[in-house]
Amino acid sequence: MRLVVVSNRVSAPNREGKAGVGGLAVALRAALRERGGVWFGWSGRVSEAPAELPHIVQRGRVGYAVVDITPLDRDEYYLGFANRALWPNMHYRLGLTQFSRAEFAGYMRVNRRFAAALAAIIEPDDLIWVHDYHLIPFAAELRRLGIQNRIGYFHHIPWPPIDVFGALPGAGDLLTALAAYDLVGVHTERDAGNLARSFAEPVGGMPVPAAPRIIALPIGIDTAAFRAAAQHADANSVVQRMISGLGDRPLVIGVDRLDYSKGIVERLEAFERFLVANPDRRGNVTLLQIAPPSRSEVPEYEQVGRQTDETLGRINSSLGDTGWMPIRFVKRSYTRPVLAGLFRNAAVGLVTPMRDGMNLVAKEYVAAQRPDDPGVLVLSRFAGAAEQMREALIVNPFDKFEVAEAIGTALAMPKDERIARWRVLYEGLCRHDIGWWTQSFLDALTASAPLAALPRFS
Ligand code: GDG
Repeated sequence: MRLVVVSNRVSAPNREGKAGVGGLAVALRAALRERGGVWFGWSGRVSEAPAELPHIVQRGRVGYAVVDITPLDRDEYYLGFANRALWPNMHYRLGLTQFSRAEFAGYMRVNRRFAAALAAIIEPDDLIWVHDYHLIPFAAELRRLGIQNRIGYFHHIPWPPIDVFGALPGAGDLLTALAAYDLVGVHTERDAGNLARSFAEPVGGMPVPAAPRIIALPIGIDTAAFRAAAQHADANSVVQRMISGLGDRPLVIGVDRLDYSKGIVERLEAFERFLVANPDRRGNVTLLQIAPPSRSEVPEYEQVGRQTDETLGRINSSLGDTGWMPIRFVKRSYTRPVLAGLFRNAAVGLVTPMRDGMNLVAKEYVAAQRPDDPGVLVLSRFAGAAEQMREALIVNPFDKFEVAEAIGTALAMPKDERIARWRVLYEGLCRHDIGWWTQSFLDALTASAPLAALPRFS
């Protein structure tokens, strides 16, 4: 069976063979590299009159099939409903949720258009695997067009409890749409439970269809490849320069897209608390925060950018010294090998999102460590990864005192305890890597029962 992967953005390699970065892109590329297939989605370009049929480029065993969208589509579907309503709601941030009927209509419209474009190139035996919150209505739209293939969906972000999800206008329509999938995957048991319960009671007075099959399947990373990259990174000149610039000071590292869900401002404040509570540590520890800008046209992201700048300036100017800055903050991205090398040289990995579907950085940090002298992972209990990675130091990111204490505990942890914790975490990452995740989802999808009834919309 041919695998057809569908995601909002398609990350096709450019002429030099280099492709986009980011967790989902890396994961999907790995899945397709092994099996071959088609990757369909938005090209990332906007044009006034996009072609209806996808533009296809073949690279080895993978065909990249992309479509453009209009500027209005981008505003309503991508910058609007997906990232100003769905994203905050699903990260439990009701106060940040901005709903507009026009944007919701735009979201549904783009899904319909995408479905029509894919329907033109689909073959009867194709196995269709749709990814993430931009595309919840995609299968329902394919079904309207008479497509009867197996269609699976993976939801990469959290699924909140019904009291939160039910507050989202359009929630009932989204559940109806979701029921058109043969299988729906989420990262954690908690999300699977929340999702199943969403189908158990009426939302906004609207009857909800029967739930689709739901599985909790935590995404993994390409553990062996990331570890190898970290091993080779010792020779990388960018890594060498950055590490030698720190002197002998232990490094605490954070790497996140600049997103309010990642808890970057709260993390800076926790580090400040740590320095205030431990004056002897001042001058001899550095927090390096890498935060590539993300969705910067969305106002709530602009705001988190301003908040981080203010907090950073305040902490560095009040606690820093002529020869030492407590926090180095860089708003840009680095290559994966450089990240791997920085992780390897960091005594503490600080992964403290306020809410996160999984969080691949936590896994990459562990994979990059030296087995005989590993660093310590400090992990938010609200990251999906905390369900698996119990040997990390688990913290509540809303409590900066607790995070500050965990930083101290991590920096002082004896080597044998660090090794013992790391081993268990690393073995888990080897067992449940990206290959395991892909295979498990596709096995479950091919084993699932065919769809019984077509979904109806209100
Ligand atoms: C969503 C969910 C879920 C970051 N900075 C740079 C860079 N990155 C890479 C990391 C990692 C990826 O981006 C981020 O993945 P995360 O999982 O941490 O977070 P989201 O982007 O929010 O991903 C999340 C994921 O989907 C997969 O299901 O785990 O919960 O929110 O791989 O290393 N990569 C490079 N330079 C950077 O500066 N090259």
